[in-house]
Amino acid sequence: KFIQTNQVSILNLPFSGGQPKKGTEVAPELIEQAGVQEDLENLGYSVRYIQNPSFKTPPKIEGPSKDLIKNPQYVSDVCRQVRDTVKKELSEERLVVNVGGDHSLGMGTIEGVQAVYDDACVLWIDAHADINTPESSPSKNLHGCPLAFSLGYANPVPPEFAWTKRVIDEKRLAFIGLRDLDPQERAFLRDHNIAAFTMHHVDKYGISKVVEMALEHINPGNRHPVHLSFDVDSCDPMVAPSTGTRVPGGLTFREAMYICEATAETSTLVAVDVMEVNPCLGNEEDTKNTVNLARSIIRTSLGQTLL
Ligand code: HAR
Ligand code: MN
Ligand code: MN
Ligand code: MN
Repeated sequence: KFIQTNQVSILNLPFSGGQPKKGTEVAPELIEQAGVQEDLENLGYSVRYIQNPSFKTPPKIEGPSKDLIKNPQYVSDVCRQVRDTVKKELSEERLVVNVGGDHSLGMGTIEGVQAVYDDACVLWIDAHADINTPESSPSKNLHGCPLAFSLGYANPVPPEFAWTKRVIDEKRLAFIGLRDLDPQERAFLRDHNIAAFTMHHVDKYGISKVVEMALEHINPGNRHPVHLSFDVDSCDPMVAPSTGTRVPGGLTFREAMYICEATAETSTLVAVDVMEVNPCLGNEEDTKNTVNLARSIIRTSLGQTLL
């Protein structure tokens, strides 16, 4: 264990500026209302909720940056605040749960974790690799770019993101759930030998073997802290319907839970992100199911078991 603690800080990050669909900014309060605090208290944790209402302020109309990426200043400002809050909470020897919000927030959560645990590894659960540079991004939406900043691939880095640094090494990063990659993203994964487990690998080896291989690759001997960054679109649209970029053929509910259970079993988790829930997409039942998935990801990665 890297922190012997029952203290958890939950950061509500109501933010949708990294992509064009309104709605991810209301996810944190719905996930909170679903009963996350009680779930964690039942597991023996003491919970500190941190609200960030100012993130909801819609961006002032910004001219596009040089690479035409959308909302660069707004995303940058929010992610920098996220970095600082994650860093502060972790330095007080607390576990951190980041509830998004869209996945551009990942550049902030990663920098915050790495500021305190410089050798932490990142397990990125997603249909997408989120490793586009502003230049390579086909959509120019920053939620497709956070890992490019954390790996230092954006060269030159747009001025708004000058504060980002290469804080993780490729050997400390693994993906599970991939099934929608852009050409330049494939090239990055291949050229840098990044452990990328697609849905093909989940079908071929089964989820338990895939998680074992991913963790063994980034964290041999469980000697490093783990940051789990969970994009709910890694799950099948039947499991996570209320999300902005649904891709068929995703993880089942149990496969998602297995990833959380296996990570929890290693006792190395220091931070978990739950991102891309968009309660404004789909019907009421869809929203309920997706919010409950997020709630389950949080309590399961923090140690809830079935028995
Ligand atoms: N790769 C695509 C892009 O860069 C889509 C990725 C963004 N979607 C997400 N991120 N939900 O995981 O635009
Ligand atoms: Mn993502
Ligand atoms: Mn580092
Ligand atoms: Mn995704």
